[in-house]
Amino acid sequence: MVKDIFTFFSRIMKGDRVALGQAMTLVESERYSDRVEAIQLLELCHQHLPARDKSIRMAISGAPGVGKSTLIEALGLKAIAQGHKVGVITIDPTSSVSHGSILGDKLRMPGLSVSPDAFVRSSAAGSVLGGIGRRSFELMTLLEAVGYDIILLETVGVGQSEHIAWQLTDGFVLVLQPGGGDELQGIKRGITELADIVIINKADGSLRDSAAISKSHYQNAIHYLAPLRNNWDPKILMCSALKNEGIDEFWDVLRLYMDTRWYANQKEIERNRQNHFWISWSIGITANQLLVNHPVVQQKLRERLSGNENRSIPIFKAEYEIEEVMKELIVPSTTNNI
Ligand SMILES: Nc1nc2c(ncn2[C@@H]2O[C@H](COP(=O)(O)OP(=O)(O)OP(=O)(O)O)[C@@H](O)[C@H]2O)c(=O)[nH]1
Ligand SMILES: [Mg+2]
Repeated sequence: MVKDIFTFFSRIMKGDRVALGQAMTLVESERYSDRVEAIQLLELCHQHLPARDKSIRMAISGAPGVGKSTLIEALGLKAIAQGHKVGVITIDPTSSVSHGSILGDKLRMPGLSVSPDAFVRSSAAGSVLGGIGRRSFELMTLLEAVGYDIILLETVGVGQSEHIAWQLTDGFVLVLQPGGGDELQGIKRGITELADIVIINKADGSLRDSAAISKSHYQNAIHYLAPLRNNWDPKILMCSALKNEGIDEFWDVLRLYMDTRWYANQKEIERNRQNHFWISWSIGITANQLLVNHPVVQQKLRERLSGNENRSIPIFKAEYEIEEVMKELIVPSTTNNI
């Protein structure tokens, strides 16, 4: 609970990192009283956004272990050296989704973790939905209000999360490692098509040659794809995040991307598109939580499943009955009209 939201907000705006961390916890909290305060806080942030409109939000996605965090560390430090402030939102590596390193992001991003010009936030497992944070969008707004202008959203490539990350950001970086086709990389069909920048990471040591082969493979593949964005053809780069090689080129491409994307009122259009996607996505999750977890629905579900071991009632009928229960909860006694 925050005593005075205005004092809290001004602490955050003055660069109080402890307060910023607390604000993020508040925003991610599911408690009703926290939610009310979080919305007040985000409203205040929103009022400060117009002055901060130079930011870019990039999704950094890829299969577990390809080197996303190491790459963010290298790119982030480069951006800071160029005078930017870098906000990173990532998924707690101990989460059940990423099965990531036990060492944690603080160790994966040692420079960014201690830099006064960076803020690294890991979403806890509980607030993670299939590789993306439930409140990542709000956290990006918070970071921008405070003045972070390069926002990097690390998402673990599992199922739908890349599509959601694509929708919530200004650009999509797909990180791959050398060798193997999409399936071997753990990349779902269609994900390569989303990429604005493809990074073949780990192009070092014995993997360097196969990185070059992977690069030309993806270069060819992407050649046949219709570009998803106006004025931008996807770029494919090779780098070694670990050895800090190819990071300057990555930065240059990112700068070019930013310059190309932010012409005229393109940013307005993009951010509106993100807002529209986000609100539908978010209310969908809420509706699911409220309705599916409703005690009456859960009770009916238990009844139907436990009373139906011999499958005397067809599963379709059971589903229909639960559907009717849900309709009745939303609009009592008008189920036949929906
Ligand atoms: N050889 C080599 N190893 C790398 C490179 N980048 C990252 N690694 C190693 O790959 C492993 C995973 O790196 P992370 O940066 O944690 O990968 P990640 O994609 O963020 O992993 P998750 O968050 O768990 O999905 C670590 O052991 C890194 O040291 C690279 O450029 N070259
Ligand atoms: Mg990581």
